[in-house]
Order: sequence, then C-alpha cells, then structure tokens
Amino acid sequence: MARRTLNLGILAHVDAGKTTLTERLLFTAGVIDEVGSVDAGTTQTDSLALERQRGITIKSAVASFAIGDVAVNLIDTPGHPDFIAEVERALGVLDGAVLVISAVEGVQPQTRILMRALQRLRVPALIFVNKIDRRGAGHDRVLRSISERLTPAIVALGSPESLIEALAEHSESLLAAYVRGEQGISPGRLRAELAAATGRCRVHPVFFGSALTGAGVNALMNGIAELLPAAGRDTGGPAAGRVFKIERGAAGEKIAYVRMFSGTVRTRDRVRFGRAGERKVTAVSVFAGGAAVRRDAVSAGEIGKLWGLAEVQVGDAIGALPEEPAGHQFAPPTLETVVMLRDPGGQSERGTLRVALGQLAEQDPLINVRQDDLSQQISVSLYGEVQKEVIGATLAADFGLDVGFRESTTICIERPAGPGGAVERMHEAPNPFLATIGLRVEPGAAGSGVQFQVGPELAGSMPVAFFRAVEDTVLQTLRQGLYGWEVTDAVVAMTHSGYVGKHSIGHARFTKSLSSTGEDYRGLTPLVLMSALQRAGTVVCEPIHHFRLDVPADSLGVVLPALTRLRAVPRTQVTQGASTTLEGDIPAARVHELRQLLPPLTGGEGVLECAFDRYEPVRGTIPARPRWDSNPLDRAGYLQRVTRRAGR
Ligand SMILES: Nc1nc2c(ncn2[C@@H]2O[C@H](COP(=O)(O)OP(=O)(O)OP(=O)(O)O)[C@@H](O)[C@H]2O)c(=O)[nH]1
Ligand SMILES: [Mg+2]
Repeated sequence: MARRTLNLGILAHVDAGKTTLTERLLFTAGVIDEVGSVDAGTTQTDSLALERQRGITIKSAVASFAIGDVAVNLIDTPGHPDFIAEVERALGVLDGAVLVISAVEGVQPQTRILMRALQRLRVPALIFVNKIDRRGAGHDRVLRSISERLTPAIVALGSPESLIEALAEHSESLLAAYVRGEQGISPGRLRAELAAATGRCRVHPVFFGSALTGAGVNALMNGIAELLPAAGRDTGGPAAGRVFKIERGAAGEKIAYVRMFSGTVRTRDRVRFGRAGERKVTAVSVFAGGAAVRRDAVSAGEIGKLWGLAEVQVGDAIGALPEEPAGHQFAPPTLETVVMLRDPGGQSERGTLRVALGQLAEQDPLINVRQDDLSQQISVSLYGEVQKEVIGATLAADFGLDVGFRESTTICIERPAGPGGAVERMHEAPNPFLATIGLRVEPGAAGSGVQFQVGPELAGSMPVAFFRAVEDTVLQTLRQGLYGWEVTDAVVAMTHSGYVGKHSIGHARFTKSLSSTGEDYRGLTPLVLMSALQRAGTVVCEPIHHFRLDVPADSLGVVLPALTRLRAVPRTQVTQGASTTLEGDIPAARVHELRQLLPPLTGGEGVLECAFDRYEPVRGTIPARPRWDSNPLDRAGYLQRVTRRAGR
C-alpha cells in the first residue's frame, strides 16, 4: 500500500511528448501491458474521439500509478496554446511537475510561459529532455538553451561534480564540505540536498531520455519519487478541495474532478462549493493504480471524482478551502467569434445550442458564452482557430448541432485613462432608486484585473448584502466599458453609501416601496459607475504577441516589408549560416495573416512561434464592440428597463 501521494502535472509546449511520456510511465509502473501510441490513437490519456483523430491533447486527463511507496496521480495536460485554460486549472492542484522539452526543438515559447507560471506558483519541477532518440537531438545545446531562455537554476543529473557545485549554492554546510575538499560527500547526502532544493523550487533537476524508446525513464521515475515533495495528508482537518475538471458521464450526469487538500468527502455528505452551492455527494471514485475506482470517500492528498454536485463549476473550492483561488496565470482569450446554426432551424435548435454552449462553459468558463439581447446572436471567446474547430466538432458529435462560425475578431480591453468619480443620492433627482452610491474609478496596475474597495469610513454604514450587491454589479457592469470592451486594470472605490432601513420609517411594516432593497443597488450602480468611467475616460488596448520567426536569410528582402505591412516590429535579428531568426512584437489581430503569408514568402521554410505578451493602446481608429445588454450609457432606455425590476 502506497504511503505517500504525489499529484504530478506533465507540462510542455505542444508535441513535446507529454502523452507519450505518460504512457511510458504507466507501462514502466506496470499499470498497462502495452505502450499505446498517440499516432495510432491508443493512449490512456488521449481518450476523447477528437484527441485520437487529431493526435493532440485537448483536455487534461488523470492517470495513476505507484513508484515504490509513492502513489502518483499524473495529470497529462494539453500543450497547444488554444487549450491553455486546461493547464491553468491543473496548476492549482499540483504538488510537483515534469516540464518536458524536446531535445530537437529545445525551449519553445509555451515552455517559457509554463515555467514562469510554475515559478510564480512555487510548484517544484523536474525537467525531462525528451526525444533524444531523434536525429538532431542535442545535449549541451539544449542545456544551454534551458539556462539562457528558461532558468539558470538547473542541475543536469549524471554529473556529480556539477551537482555538488549547483547544490553548494543553496546549502552552506554542503558548500563548507565542498570547499574543504572533503572526500566522500555521500550520494545519499547529495540526493537529500537535491530533494530539499528542488522542493523549495531553488533548482530544477534535468533528466534526458526518450518517451518513445523508454531510455532514461527509470531515472526520471526515481527522480519523481525521491525529489518531488508528496502531498500533505491532513485527513483529520475539515474537508477542503478544488475542482479542476468537469466532465459529463454517459447518462449526461455531471462529474467533478476534485483534488483534496485536507479532510475527507464521503458519499452522502452534503458539501459546499463555489460561492453558494451545496449538494449531497451521490457517488465518489478515487484514482488508484490506473483509473478511478468506486470508493466511499476521497481524502486529503487524493484526486477523486464526485457525482451529484449539479451546479459545480471548474475552479470551485469545495468545503472549507482556506485560500482564495489563485488569480489567472495566463492571459485571457484574445479572440471572439459568433456561433451560428448552419440551418437556422426552429426555436428548439437554438435552445439546444444555448444549453450545449452552457455545458461547454461549465467545463471551460473562459469561453465566456454571451447572448446579445437584441440580435439573439451567441458569441464565444477563443484562444485560437483550433479551439474553434474543437467547439464545432464537439457540438456536432455530442449535441447533433451543425454550426458555423464568423471570422474571429480580436478582443480589446479598456483601461481607465485617469481617475473619475460620480455620486447619486437617494431622494435627489434624477435618481429614482432608494439608494445612495458614490464610486471612484482609477487606473490599476497592468494585469491586476478589477479591484473593488470600500472606503474605511463607510464600513458598517450599510448592510453587508448591499455592499455585496454593489460589488457584484460593478464587476458585471465593467464587462462592457465606454467602447463596449471589458474594463480591466482598474480600482473601483466606493466613496458614498446610504440606505433606508426597515425600521427607520416610523413603525410602518416593511414594504419594498419604503425601504432599500438589493435591486436598488443593482439598478443604480451601473449608472454611477458609467458616469465615473466617462469622467475617467478609457484607453482601448489591443493584445500584442511576441513572435519568433526563423526564415531563410535570403528571404529577408520580402519578409521584412511584409512584417512592416502587418505592423510587426522586429527587435532582434540574428543570422547563423543560411538561417535568420527575428524576434519582436506583432498585434494579435495580424498573426493569422502572417501565418498565411509565410509559406509563399519563404518557400515553405519559415517557422513562426507566437505567444501573447501584453496589451497596448490601439493606434489609429478605435474599434468599438456592440453592446449585448441594456446600456447604462443610454440613461433613459436603461431606466425604462431597470426601474420596473426594482419596483421604483
Ligand atoms: N522520436 C520520438 N518521438 C516522440 C517521442 N515522444 C513523443 N514522440 C512523438 O511526438 C509526437 C507528439 O507526441 P505526444 O505525446 O502527443 O506529445 P504531447 O506533448 O502530448 O502533445 P500535445 O498533448 O498535443 O501537446 C508523436 O508523434 C509522438 O510519437 C520520443 O521520445 N521520440
Ligand atoms: Mg498530449
């Protein structure tokens, strides 16, 4: 019986060999008798029909095996940037990770993005340099590219001297022994020092091998068991876990994958989840020795599947999870598109489409399904064209819907240009609501999202539910700013508050017409907030990608003018032999065009890698997005719709 549990993520740039490595680990650990192949569509973790057809991973999948006394729950993640949201969810439940790098391609853009996220979240990580069996595989070259482009804190295993040197940086006693020239620093001692430094994310041990042939995989397995820290096993504490994946069972029932951090969830327990959900767990299964098996309970450190939590969403905390969910590690989707039924059909097909997209959004909230109130159009956010195809194929296979998509457009954001404030007081025209609200909008740091604050002088000045209503409505309203884009990197402070309480009007019985209700705050907040935002002004910003482009040196004469035409800005240019590497920035909106232009310009030899880098103010014409719900900038129209709801 395994005594420790390790929840291990396998992460990498697309095609580096994560699923093949997963298969090899399961085989070596004795869970499967034959090694499946990605190319034949026979692996354990690429189990969806679409994954098998395409030979890429689309959803994270869990498999388990044991190494000695360590029970490993492995999460095989997709490497394609269109499915980065899956990686984001997995990151929150890991004790350790293996970052896979191809020995031929070396460090790739997604490798860097993933390593940065692992470092931010302090997830200890080993590096596996895969595909050493392939022609063109390098050893020293890959190590150099890792230390230059990823992290200098690496220790290549297999070289004791370099191991001691690297570790001596982190351990004074080891350094002293080393400097004294002490003989016989024992391998056991070195291994323990290495495990300690790895666990504290000070170093990343590097292994070399081939998932396809199995070379080097035993050493990696020993490293996984010995060097990565196992999960805490506080089974006595209150039940606390996090949902990192949702799927639908054969009968359409919802299944939540949860990683438990403390305590135990049993069948028939009532558990709380998300902000307000509570449901009885109707069945539990736990990953052990390969797949998930039916059990009565899932405990601290383990990964299980829970049935019965009807409204649960990906990312929800279960039970008494103490800390808030980690913020977003990766950039949000930068594209959007309109989903259309090819045969507009009847009302019922449109209904099915809404339900279907709703179910996809449970599994992937970042697709952000929106229906335009007026035009009835349904839009979704996207990371890229492959995700679009996957959504289309899923709607066809699982719901029998034949859909098409409009051409994808770029999603911009709005940032406040400066500070701006507004107040509306109750009983003062033109405010029809029984509520006083003052709000001040200010720019926040890049990437900080929206922060809502209540001035300390207002604390206790109103029932908490009213503050909550203002906060929720602020976040909701900022989904569309002055130009229709989401407002972000903003601090919204509440500066004025006021309400009419149930007992403040003589001894009259509580009636909605005399006392403030949540609807008053939900109705008034958008008006105050949008006035404040109009005073602040906003800057529309577009997503900018960092690109790395390898082209034949003799094609530069046509490539450089094309880049200029696409508003790309090359920042570095290095020529080695017949090949030139350009790195720089390009607006996300033009990446697709560049991809299409490249083959004819470079005789099919150009290789382009792109990754989101930052948002920058749009130059030239400011793009606007149509609004999809009642527009508080049109005060009369807005009031007409909203005052009735508030009963004013
Ligand atoms: N020669 C060789 N090929 C490998 C090795 N590992 C994986 N491959 C091949 O590389 C391709 C991609 O392998 P996958 O295991 O699907 O890679 P992945 O990282 O899971 O890909 P995504 O999940 O789609 O990001 C397949 O054709 C594999 O057969 C290896 O060690 N050597
Ligand atoms: Mg894969």
